[in-house]
Amino acid sequence: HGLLKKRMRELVPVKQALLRDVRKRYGSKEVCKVTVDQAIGGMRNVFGLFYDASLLDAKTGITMRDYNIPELQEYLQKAENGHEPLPEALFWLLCTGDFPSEQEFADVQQEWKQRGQLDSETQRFILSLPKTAHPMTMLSQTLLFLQKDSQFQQAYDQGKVSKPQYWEYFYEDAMDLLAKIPRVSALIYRHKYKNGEIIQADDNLDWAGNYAHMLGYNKFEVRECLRGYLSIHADHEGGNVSAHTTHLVGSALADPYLSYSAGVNGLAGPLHGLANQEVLKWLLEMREELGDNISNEKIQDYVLTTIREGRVIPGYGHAVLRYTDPRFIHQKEFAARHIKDDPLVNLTAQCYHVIPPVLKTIGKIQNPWPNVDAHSGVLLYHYGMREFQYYTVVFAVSRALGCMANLIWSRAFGLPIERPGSITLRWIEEKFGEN
Ligand code: FAM
Repeated sequence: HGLLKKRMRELVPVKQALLRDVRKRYGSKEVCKVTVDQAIGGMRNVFGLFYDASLLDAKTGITMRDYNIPELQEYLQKAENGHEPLPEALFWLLCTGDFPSEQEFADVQQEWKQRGQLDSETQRFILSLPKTAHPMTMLSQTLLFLQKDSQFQQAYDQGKVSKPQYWEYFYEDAMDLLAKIPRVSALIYRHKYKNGEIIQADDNLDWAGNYAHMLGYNKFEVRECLRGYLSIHADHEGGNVSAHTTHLVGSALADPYLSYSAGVNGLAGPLHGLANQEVLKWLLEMREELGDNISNEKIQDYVLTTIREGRVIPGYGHAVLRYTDPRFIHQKEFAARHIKDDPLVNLTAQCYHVIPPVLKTIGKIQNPWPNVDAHSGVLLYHYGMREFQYYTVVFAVSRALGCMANLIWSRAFGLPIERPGSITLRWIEEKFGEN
């Protein structure tokens, strides 16, 4: 087995003991109260979920194993002459809490190259999918097609696996899924948008760089863009729709393929991952209507019209964040480093200046600031990926890193099936109404 599984075998008993100790010492401590309004309103600020690899602070944003985006960029391995963190190194950190050595990093990279090959029936399956289907639907379907290879499900069916080994089989499936998801996603892109012209993997490239290559974007800058993109979208604590869905489905011992196919379906929602597609649509429609060199006032009017029509401003707001998303800042800095004078990048910067003050005037909106989706699409668009329906698939390739790391650990911690209670209108009236 590779170095990562070896390291995990050392860590699992240590962290299991730590969890037992924490549970014994603090198990009866109250984390938060839950009001009727929170139960009805989507459980905002209800901290009822244990999810260890990352934590989201409303003001400062995401930390993955306690490191924020700038620290990840500084400490994780990068490509030669590169500035962006490499996802192989990030996955090691998400699984172990440590930064990998050069050898450990190379070992993960090697293992994903060995596990990444798609068999011909999988390729045929993807190329048989209707070209009218949304690429996120194709990804979810292909993850279910790959479920035939689940080592956990096979072992469980044969009664060969007991609870202490669950994590080992989840680990195998997770590593296979991560190794394959860029190739699956690139083939979906080539099938839907480039007449199925397949570009073979180049095993001299890293995981993210190879994804850019297989998509047909082989410039150094695009590889760098995807390395950064695939790192910053990897995890966003446990309560967001894609992470929570994957976690919940996995808690029933549905294997990583079944669990992440479910998570991808959640990510495909316009209020979640699909927002990066919606941002591009919205910006292009705005430019279509208002031309170039749009004045701030015209953007303000356009925002208010969108809201008056009962639509949301995609890329702005957040269920937890109450300040600019550091993932947005990361992409803004990437653009400043690599992109000179792109009209959509400039429009995005102008929107960042104009939109929050407008949203602040709308009392119901809790967070007027941009989130990760406000910038991600314009980078891909700049590099020639014009098919913005595909952007959420890129998000899904990245989110698999966090979801897989947390699935492995949820099984290693022996977490039970997740089963919160629910209340009815009648229950509320009977419990709180005048007795
Ligand atoms: N534009 C217009 N209205 C907005 C808004 C926005 N950007 N953000 C929030 N609101 C509205 C929201 O629809 C709700 O209105 P109603 O009560 O009439 O339904 C009200 O303000 C209160 O919502 P909130 O508490 O501020 O936000 P929520 O926690 O309910 O929802 C988001 C959070 C992200 C779903 C919401 O901000 C939104 O719809 N943003 C636009 C879509 C988007 O960018 N999603 C991507 C989020 C990103 F982090 C991701 O997951 N990839």
